[in-house]
Amino acid sequence: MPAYRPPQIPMSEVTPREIYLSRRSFMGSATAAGLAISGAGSAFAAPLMAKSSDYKVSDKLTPKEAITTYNNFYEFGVNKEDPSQNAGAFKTTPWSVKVDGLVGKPKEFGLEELMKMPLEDRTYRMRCVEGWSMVIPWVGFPLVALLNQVEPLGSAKYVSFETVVRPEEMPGQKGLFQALPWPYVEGLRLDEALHPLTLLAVGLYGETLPNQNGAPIRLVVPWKYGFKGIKSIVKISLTEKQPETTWKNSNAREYGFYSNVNPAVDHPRWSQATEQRIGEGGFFGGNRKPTLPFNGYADQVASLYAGMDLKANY
Ligand SMILES: Nc1nc2c(c(=O)[nH]1)N[C@H]1C(S)=C(S)[C@@H](COP(=O)(O)O)O[C@H]1N2
Ligand SMILES: [Mo]
Repeated sequence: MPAYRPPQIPMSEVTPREIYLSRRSFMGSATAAGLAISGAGSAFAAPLMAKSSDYKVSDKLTPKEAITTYNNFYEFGVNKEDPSQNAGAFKTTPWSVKVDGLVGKPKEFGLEELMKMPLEDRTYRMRCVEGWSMVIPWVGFPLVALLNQVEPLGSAKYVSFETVVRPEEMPGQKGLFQALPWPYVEGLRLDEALHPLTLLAVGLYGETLPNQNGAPIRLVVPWKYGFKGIKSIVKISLTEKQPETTWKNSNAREYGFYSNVNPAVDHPRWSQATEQRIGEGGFFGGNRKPTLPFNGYADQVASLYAGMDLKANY
C-alpha cells in the first residue's frame, strides 16, 4: 500500500471560482497514485490508479481506527460500534449499481467498471447530525462523472439513491425490531448531485472501503449532515419529484430533505452550534469546536441555495 499523500493546494485558492468549477468537472489533477486493494476476497488484483487531490483541509486527519469503528450503519445495528463488529460477513462482490429514471442512457454499472473511474484522493470534513465530526481521506470519483455517462434528461430535477437489502447479511434488517424501514434511501437536488465536491467513494486512507463505511460504493456530500452519505448503493434514479429520504420519513420534524450543516439551525432536541471532533480530546465532552456554515464549504456551495430560507428548508 502506498503511503498516504497529503492533498495539494486546492485550485480554488489560486483560480477564480468559475474557472475552478468548470475545470473541476472535466479534468482531474495530473499526479497519479496507486490505490491499494486489500482485504480477503477482493476481486481486484491490479492496483488502481488514484489521482492526487487538489482539495486540502488544514485539519488533522481522524485516525483510521476511529473512522472504521465509530459510525452509523443501521443495517448492522444502531450502536456506533455495531457496524465494525457486524459487517464482516457482508459480501461486496459481485456488485452492480443500476442507474435509471429520467436519463437518455440507463445503465447498470458493474463494480469493475466503477473502480476504473478516475479515482481521486479527497480529504473532507464530515459532520454527523448528532454533533460529532471527523476528517476523512476518501478515495472516489465525482458523482457527476457517472451521471454524465447516463445523460440526464431536461426533466430530471433530483437524484435518488438506494442501499442494498440483504437481511441474511445485515443483522439490523432481520428480526422483530427494525430500527428503520428498508431500503435506506436518500436524495439530492440535481445541482447538488452535479457539484464537483459530491463524491462516490470506494476507499479511504488509500485502501478499499471497509464494509462498515459503506463498501463497495457510497455517497459523500461534505457540506451536509452525515446521514445524507448513503452506503452500499445499488440503485441511483433521476426523478422529477423530490425523492423520499429515510430520516425525513422516520421523523420529518427533526430531519429535512436538505440537511445542510448549519450552526444557526438547531436540531429540535439539541444545538448544532458546536461539534466534537472524534479522536481529539476523547469521544465525549470537552474540546468542542464551532460548527461552520455548510461545514466549512460555504465558498463552494452557498450559491446553490441563494435566496432560499434555510431555516424552513433544513
Ligand atoms: N445505508 C446506510 N447509510 C448510512 C447510514 C445508515 O444507517 N445506513 N447512516 C448514515 C449516518 S447517520 C452517518 S453519520 C454516516 C456515518 O458513516 P461514515 O462515518 O462511514 O460516513 O453514514 C450514513 N449512511
Ligand atoms: Mo449521522
